Amino acid sequence: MRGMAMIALLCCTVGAGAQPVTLDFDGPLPQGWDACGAELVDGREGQGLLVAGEAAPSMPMPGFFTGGFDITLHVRHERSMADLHFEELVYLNHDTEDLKNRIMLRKRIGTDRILFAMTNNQGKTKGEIFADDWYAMQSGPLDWAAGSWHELRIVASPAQGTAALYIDGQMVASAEGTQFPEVAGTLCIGNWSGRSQALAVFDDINIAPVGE
Ligand SMILES: [Ca+2]
Repeated sequence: MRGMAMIALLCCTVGAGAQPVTLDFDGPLPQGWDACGAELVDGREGQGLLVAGEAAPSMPMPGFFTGGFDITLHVRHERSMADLHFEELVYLNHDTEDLKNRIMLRKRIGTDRILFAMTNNQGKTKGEIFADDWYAMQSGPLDWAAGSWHELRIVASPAQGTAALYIDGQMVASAEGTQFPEVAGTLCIGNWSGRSQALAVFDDINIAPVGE
């Protein structure tokens, strides 16, 4: 009985859904994790996750996501950003099955800039667009050297109506809006439903509720 009580307590804690989820690729991975072809390689510390080729790793987005989120991840490309100019690099993509409630963190083809965009659960295809502009949050040109590690962080607070993109600890873009994702779906890491790749090693991904 005591064991059962412990399990019930654990389930309750997980069910509350406010606990951050960390992926360091050195220990257990979250429930529902699907590596889908991604390989473990040398990471920032210990192992990291290489997403290239046909790899399309994904996991369920934690339920607290709809109350706001603070997601940090670390990436390393083998090639310089200048050399990747004509690649589309997808770092994170979140969608529900109806392709709404999207968040997207990616470098678009033909640019050296990283874009953070999101939608709500209304409207067509992409839903209503955050801050009425899908391109509201975009970094300046990046000149990352081959093999260098970088930190990407996206923060969204529905309570405050704000969102921001940080790169290597600096806020590079922010926007105000009211159209936040409303349903938790699938978080794809380094791919957009398998269509585009990050060509990167990922490590130390932290998915947390937004701070006060
Ligand atoms: Ca690691």
